[in-house]
Amino acid sequence: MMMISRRSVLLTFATLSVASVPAQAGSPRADLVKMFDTDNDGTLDLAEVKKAASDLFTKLDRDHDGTLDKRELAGRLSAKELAAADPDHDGTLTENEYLAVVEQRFNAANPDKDGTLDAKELNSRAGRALLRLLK
Ligand SMILES: [Ca+2]
Ligand SMILES: [Ca+2]
Ligand SMILES: [Ca+2]
Repeated sequence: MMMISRRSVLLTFATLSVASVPAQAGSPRADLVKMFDTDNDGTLDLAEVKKAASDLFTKLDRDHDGTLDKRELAGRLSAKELAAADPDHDGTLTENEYLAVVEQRFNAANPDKDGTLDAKELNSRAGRALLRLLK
C-alpha cells in the first residue's frame, strides 16, 4: 500500500512538472524546429540541419572508425538507401556521404526552395524522412 501511494505521488509530481513548462509556441511541430534552430529564426536552414546530422553521426559511430555501418545506422536508411548513398560500395557511410543524403532530403522537404524549412515542411513526409537522420 505504501509503495503504491508513494509511486502515485511521484507520478503526480511528474505530471505537474510537465504541466508547469510554459506552452510556448504550442505545437509539437514548432518544437521540432526549435530543437535544431540554433539562430532562433523559427526555421531550419541547411547549415543547422547539417550541424544536427553531424552531431548525430558522431553519436551513432560507436566504434569511432569515422564511418557508419548498417548496424550503427540502426534502420535510419533502408538497404536500398544505404547502397544509393554509398558510392564506393563498402557498406559504410563516411560523414560526407551521410551529409549528402541529409542535403538531398533537405531539398526534397523544401519544395518552395527558399533555403529554409518551416514547421509545416518539416512535418511533411519528406521532412520526417529528414528528421530520421537528425535525431
Ligand atoms: Ca534557423
Ligand atoms: Ca563506425
Ligand atoms: Ca521552405
